[in-house]
Amino acid sequence: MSPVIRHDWQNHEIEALFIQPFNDLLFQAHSIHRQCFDPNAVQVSTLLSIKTGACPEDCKYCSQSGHYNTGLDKEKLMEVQKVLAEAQRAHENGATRFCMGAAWKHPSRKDFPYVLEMVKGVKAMGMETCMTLGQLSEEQTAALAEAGLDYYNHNIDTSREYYSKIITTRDFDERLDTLAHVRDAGIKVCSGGIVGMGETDKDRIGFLRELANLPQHPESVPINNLVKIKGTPLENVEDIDPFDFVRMVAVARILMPHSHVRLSAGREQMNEQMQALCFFAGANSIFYGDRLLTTSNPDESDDMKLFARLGIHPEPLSENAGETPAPQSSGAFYDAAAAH
Ligand code: SAM
Ligand code: DTB
Ligand code: SF4
Repeated sequence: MSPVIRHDWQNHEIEALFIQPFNDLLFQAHSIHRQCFDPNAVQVSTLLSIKTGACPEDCKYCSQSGHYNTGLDKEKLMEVQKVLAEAQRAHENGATRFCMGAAWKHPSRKDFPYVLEMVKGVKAMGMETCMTLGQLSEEQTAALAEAGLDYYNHNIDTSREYYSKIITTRDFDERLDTLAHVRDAGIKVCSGGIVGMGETDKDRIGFLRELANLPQHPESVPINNLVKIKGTPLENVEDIDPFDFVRMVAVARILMPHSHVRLSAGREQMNEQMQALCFFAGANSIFYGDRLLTTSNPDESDDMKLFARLGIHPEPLSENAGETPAPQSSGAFYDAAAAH
């Protein structure tokens, strides 16, 4: 049985999902998860910051915004060869997707050719490629597609209503425009957001409704738990109730049955039980590697051990990725899973 795919969700329907008893919600989400995915497979992506800090945008959560003093050293765009060396390391460790992030409002003419080289180089290693570079024009999305980019990450972050409380240097519709360019160019869409930024339940509902009612669901939906950064306006915001975080994952799974829901930033602040609950609720992707962009993530070996204890295996690379298939029976993850 296949779940019905909808793009016309109403707030009150999403609210009804959220306010169910926790067990009812998790049962519903997990049932849908099983209809669409191998419930014991989790996709693994490794992140790299290819250009760090001094960003002109004022996202209140971000260590890289030039508007706040977070003590971060700013860096120029990394050299292509250095990026490829990091990608090779991630590939050898078992990652199937390499996500490269830049602290830009949008890529400049000067930097863009190097970005294209990075996509081609990573792709040639047999990994899926993902980039997050800020706003893109139609020409830039076309060039990225031509270079072989598989995914573009561009988060809507929160509800339309709360967006202007978090970011004032761009608006919500500009985010949607870039997502439309990405979709039109034939690149897969990765779009999600952050919870734990002081948003209301209504904002969480509105945020997921926007994603679910896009003309096509994003293939990848990162749900980040705010990593509180000293020096940003959100450094002292109250934590989200952990069960509400799990509810977010579950509702995302129900609304977007075929999307990969990524348990993204904030895993280091979660215990293993909480991560296991998120996997049960429908999360089936993680960032793998001890670094996110500027903050830390669980050690690879801890993730391997957790996967082995839960009987989870890394999701094999999809067939439409690079020319060389990724190793499916070697790499640290596979050894750990086999040892289990
Ligand atoms: N500059 C580009 C942009 O904003 O589109 C790409 C990089 S940006 C760091 C990518 C995403 O990371 C943001 O949209 C946000 O959802 C997430 N993010 C950034 N800082 C975070 C934090 N402190 N905690 C959780 N998620 C964060
Ligand atoms: C996403 O949704 N989360 C990632 C990725 N897309 C680019 C970024 C998380 C950043 C966490 C804070 C940091 O390391 O700076
Ligand atoms: Fe810049 Fe992206 Fe950070 Fe916003 S989230 S300040 S756009 S790097």
